[in-house]
Amino acid sequence: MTQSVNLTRYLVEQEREHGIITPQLRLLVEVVARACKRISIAVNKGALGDVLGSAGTGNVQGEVQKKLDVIANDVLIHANEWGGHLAAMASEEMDTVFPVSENYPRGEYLLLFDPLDGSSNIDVDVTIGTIFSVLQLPANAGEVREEHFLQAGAKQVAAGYCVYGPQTQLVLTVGRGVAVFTLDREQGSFVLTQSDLQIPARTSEFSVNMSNLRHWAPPVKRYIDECLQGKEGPRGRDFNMRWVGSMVADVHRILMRGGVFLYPWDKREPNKPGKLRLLYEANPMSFLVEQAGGAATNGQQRILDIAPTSLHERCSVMLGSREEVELLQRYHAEAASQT
Ligand code: P6P
Repeated sequence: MTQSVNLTRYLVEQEREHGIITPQLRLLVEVVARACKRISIAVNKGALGDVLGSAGTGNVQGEVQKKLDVIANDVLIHANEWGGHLAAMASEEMDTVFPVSENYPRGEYLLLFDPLDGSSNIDVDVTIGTIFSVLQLPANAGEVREEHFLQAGAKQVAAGYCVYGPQTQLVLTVGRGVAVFTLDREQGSFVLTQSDLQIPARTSEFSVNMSNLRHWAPPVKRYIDECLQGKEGPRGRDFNMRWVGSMVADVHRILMRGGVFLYPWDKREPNKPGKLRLLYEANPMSFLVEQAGGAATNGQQRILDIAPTSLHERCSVMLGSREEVELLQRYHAEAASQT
């Protein structure tokens, strides 16, 4: 019987055979994966575990926190603060960065995460997930400050998410393709079930919240309108639409079968570039999508090239099948050349 490859063996291979990760980074990913297993158990308890509903608190985003948001954040903080592999953490749920305890040798990595993305779906049992991104602490950084996290997404050394759906799956890149691990609950380990994921360049499925249509900029309206025209229109084929309202669920579907995800700028909040956060949502997802052969843009530039200016900054996101993202980029460039 061929022995299944679990996360540990996969990471050891990336470290020893390919030399692209360090023992510290291997430990970091293992610790995050273990924390995601804990979160999966809490998520699966649902109404039986007093984990549903509001926590009665708010976060830095001005959002009401769900109990599971707080639980997931606490699990990730406590799992990582004594690992010895991290210098500091940043979370969607926390105002500022969280240096790990100074009583312990400081690691060289920075961990950023959205502990539980898609919270509005928790109480109605729809797929949610944990998103994480890993950066290196700049050399000679001294005391860790927020500015050390403000690195372009292209600087990430690892990124991934854990999707809590019909299965619990960990999707990971350490810069050498995308691997998918499925949680074997009997063994309690993540087993490699897909490696070197590739997003089909062509798709006929878009993923966007259509109720925002009247608020979008012209290039996005043009793109979606042409999709809706189907085979009678310039695209020459019919399109399907999917919108879960949970970025992890929508991006996971796109990684597994193709598609294009859009959460673009809209005029409801003209001074904000978009709803989704750059550092711990758009960047990790864009790293994964590019590693799987897709593309990710904010309309003006590659998302991974955006130079962050603040920890919780947002951005416009269009990512997935390369042909569709390139068409969206072309429409944005044509609109810009007409202004
Ligand atoms: P809307 C979840 O709150 C989230 O941040 C993403 O996971 C998701 O893609 C998006 O917001 C959904 O936003 O406006 O459709 O509810």
